[in-house]
Amino acid sequence: MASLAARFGRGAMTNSWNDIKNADLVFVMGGNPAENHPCGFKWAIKARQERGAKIISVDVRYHRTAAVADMFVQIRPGSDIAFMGGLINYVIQNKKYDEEYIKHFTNATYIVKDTYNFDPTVGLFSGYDPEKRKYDTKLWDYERDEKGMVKKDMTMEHPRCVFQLLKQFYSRYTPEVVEKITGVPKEKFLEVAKLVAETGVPDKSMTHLYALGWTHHSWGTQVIGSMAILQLLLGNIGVPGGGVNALRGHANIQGMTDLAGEGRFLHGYLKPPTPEQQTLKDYIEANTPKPWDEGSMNYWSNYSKFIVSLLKSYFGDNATPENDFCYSYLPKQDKVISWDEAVDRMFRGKMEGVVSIGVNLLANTPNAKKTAVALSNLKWMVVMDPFETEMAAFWQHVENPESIKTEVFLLPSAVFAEKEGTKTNSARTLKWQYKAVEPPGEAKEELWFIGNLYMKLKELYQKEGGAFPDPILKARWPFQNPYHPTAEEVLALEINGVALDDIKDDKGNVVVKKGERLPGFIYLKDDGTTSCGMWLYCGVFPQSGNRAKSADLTDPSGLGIYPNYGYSWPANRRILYNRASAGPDGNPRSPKKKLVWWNAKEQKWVGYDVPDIKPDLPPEYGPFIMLPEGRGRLYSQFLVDGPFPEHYEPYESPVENVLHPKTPHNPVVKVYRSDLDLLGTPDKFPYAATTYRVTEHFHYWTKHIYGTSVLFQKMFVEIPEELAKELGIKEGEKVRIVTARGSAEAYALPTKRIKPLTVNGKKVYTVGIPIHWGFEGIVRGSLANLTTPFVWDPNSQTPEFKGFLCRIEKVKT
Ligand SMILES: Nc1nc2c(c(=O)[nH]1)N[C@H]1C(S)=C(S)[C@@H](COP(=O)(O)OP(=O)(O)OC[C@H]3O[C@@H](n4cnc5c(=O)[nH]c(N)nc54)[C@H](O)[C@@H]3O)O[C@H]1N2
Ligand SMILES: Nc1nc2c(c(=O)[nH]1)N[C@H]1C(S)=C(S)[C@@H](COP(=O)(O)OP(=O)(O)OC[C@H]3O[C@@H](n4cnc5c(=O)[nH]c(N)nc54)[C@H](O)[C@@H]3O)O[C@H]1N2
Ligand SMILES: [Mo]
Repeated sequence: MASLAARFGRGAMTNSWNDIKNADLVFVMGGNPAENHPCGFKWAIKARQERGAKIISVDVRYHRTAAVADMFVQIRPGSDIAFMGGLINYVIQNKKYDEEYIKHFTNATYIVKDTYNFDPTVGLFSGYDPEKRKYDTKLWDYERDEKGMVKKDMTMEHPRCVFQLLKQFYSRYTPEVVEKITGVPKEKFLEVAKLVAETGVPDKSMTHLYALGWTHHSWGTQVIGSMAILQLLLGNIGVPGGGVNALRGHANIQGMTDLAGEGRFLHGYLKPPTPEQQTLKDYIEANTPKPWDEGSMNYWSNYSKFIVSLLKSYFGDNATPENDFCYSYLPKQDKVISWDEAVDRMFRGKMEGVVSIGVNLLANTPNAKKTAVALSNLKWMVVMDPFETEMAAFWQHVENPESIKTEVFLLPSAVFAEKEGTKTNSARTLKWQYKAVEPPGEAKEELWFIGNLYMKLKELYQKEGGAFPDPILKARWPFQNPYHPTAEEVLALEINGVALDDIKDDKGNVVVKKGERLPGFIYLKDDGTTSCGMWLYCGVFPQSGNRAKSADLTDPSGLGIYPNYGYSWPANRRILYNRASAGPDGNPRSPKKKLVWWNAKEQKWVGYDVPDIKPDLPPEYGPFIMLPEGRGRLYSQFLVDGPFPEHYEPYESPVENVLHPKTPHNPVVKVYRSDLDLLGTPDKFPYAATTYRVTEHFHYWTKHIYGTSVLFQKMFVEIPEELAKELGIKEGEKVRIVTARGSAEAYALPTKRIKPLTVNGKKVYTVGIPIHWGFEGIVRGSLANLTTPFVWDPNSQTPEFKGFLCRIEKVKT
């Protein structure tokens, strides 16, 4: 998500599931949607059936997506940026980019300061501090005038304009270099490049679908950014059938990120305060950007309205202008406690307790041995889950369990069919889910546990006091039964929000009456007269009713917009940045891809979708309204590891980095001290390894259920046939996958689906490890994460699950 926010301004699927049917080319790289998103993948098949779209799958192995693709390309794990760099270079060298689009809608014309540079022989950008292993990203800023506006060259010929820097940067990624790094023969690469480049015209669009095959790398944010660059060059963002589409994982993972499920954000992607920001004014100033371009709508200029409405939602009547709306109650963080940081702190004995709701940390985190030690250093742990998971039962499976002092509380949670509420899908659409059955036995929905926990804490603070009782005692808790809030109450009263006074327009007319639910975030105020727990969801539950419950199947435009099916954030918009489907003059760029346009007579934006721009703002304004530039970023100064994506090898790699052997992997990769000794080299661990899912299981919990367990009972490992032969391993034999962290036992599955590749003259084998088994449930096997490295992407804090080293040993029986 970090990567799309850095390039486009918002971190979410740009288009929608249904919109995939409008594509001329479906490019799948970094995911296996036929197996992991089978319901959504039908739209790709529809695109082919209805409009003759082609489907390309680029993956490290052949699977069910590859089986239905028009073209399958096998690459080496962890070589994706080289492939993408090759595509960018091809599009630029062959002038297949959409010139009008990049001139007006991207930062191609912006001039970068001469303190930015990149040394291709060493593989480092300017500003690298080898001691701290950090870049000084300030050196990568644009040139600006006295008012802070960026200097531009509309001819795009200035040697330091973004377009020229981009062209020069990727000129190294020739088809020959792509072949050397990825193992994809040059001819095959060029076949793909040709198809991709054909979509660089307004009449055509390519959609890109990805998931973990791209995020699970030490440069995951950058590889997604490379696709953002390619799609901007081709003019494929903001148009039907285009976009960079993150096919998200769990049914409600989008909702989780939207609603502060990650330490990096408060609700609605607002920033957590830092220790320097002592007052609300400091905080708002630090987070409210000024525009960098005359044509920038700069939507984040509304920041103060979102945070004040959020504080009103947190603290109700207790939040007043006089007390800074209780801003002082918010914790100030000097460091974000991300997943990696949390586990490492537990490992070092720096964390007292953990509350886990629907997470199996022992199964899902790299280097399970480290996680087991981390959990055994806790004093207490609460696991809210329908099953006894590996995490809850970890202590039964370590040496000397009697020495472990961690007290574990297992709270039996209801599952999806046993409760109601919304889910937000990858396409940002909130949909209501109804309850089918009562939870069995003592199982309860989370809102019951949380309501009771809150009321008990409040009682204890009231009785006994404590270091800082105010945030608990003064929280707003507007529910009929405070011990058991309902999901609909939370959505209506907290998340959507209400008018606390009459809301008036510029002319003084009342547009929302006091006490009514808000119809949308444009009504939010920073004076304390509105309360809203998540600005992006404001409008889902207006006075007229719960729009997440709407299931109207009409689609007037035929584009798959379905405006009254659920509610899509922001403002029920289905395709983000859709203003870019019209040209700089506001007219549709192509009759075939017509979406929204400027009605000159009425002086406003109109169209099939909700226009992604203020309706009366003239066409001079750029489509990327969440960025201070108003333009999409081919060059982004906000990522910690460089403004352009560069090929680095995974931390553990079977080959040297042919571009710059001195800087083989991401120079700012996140690795903790205690893990440095646990990293393997190809002399001991010669094979490239990767991990993935099988469609028959959902992670670690379907093994508790008979019906799904029988489909895949045993942990297996996919080994190229040639390698199996070399090692004398037969199908069904038990083998050990050994890495520098530890080993996992599995049954060998020699396969034709993964071929050996020739990488820079060297034969490289890829071994594939599925992730589902563990020591709990009906079917059991090794945890795949006993093998994976504790190595993290420094932008998104995501582990490198998809590119490491292993060897294979036979298990003597
Ligand atoms: N049935 C089922 N569906 C699921 C899930 C499940 O457990 N079961 N999990 C859900 C969740 S939470 C998520 S996040 C999504 C994940 O969805 P996907 O990302 O599709 O999941 P994976 O199978 O982990 O990995 C996708 C593909 O990446 C490939 N791959 C591995 N390494 C590389 C590499 O270096 N480069 C490239 N290009 N490809 C590589 C793998 O071969 C695999 O085919 O699925 C969701 N859907
Ligand atoms: N090596 C490797 N590791 C990986 C991955 C990989 O590709 N390779 N993928 C990673 C990814 S993308 C993900 S998302 C994680 C998945 O890791 P997890 O999310 O931890 O795995 P799950 O088993 O899907 O879900 C965790 C628990 O949620 C419980 N649960 C289900 N429904 C409910 C509910 O309604 N309420 C509550 N309270 N609990 C519920 C389940 O019983 C389960 O025990 O794994 C990560 N780990
Ligand atoms: Mo996931």
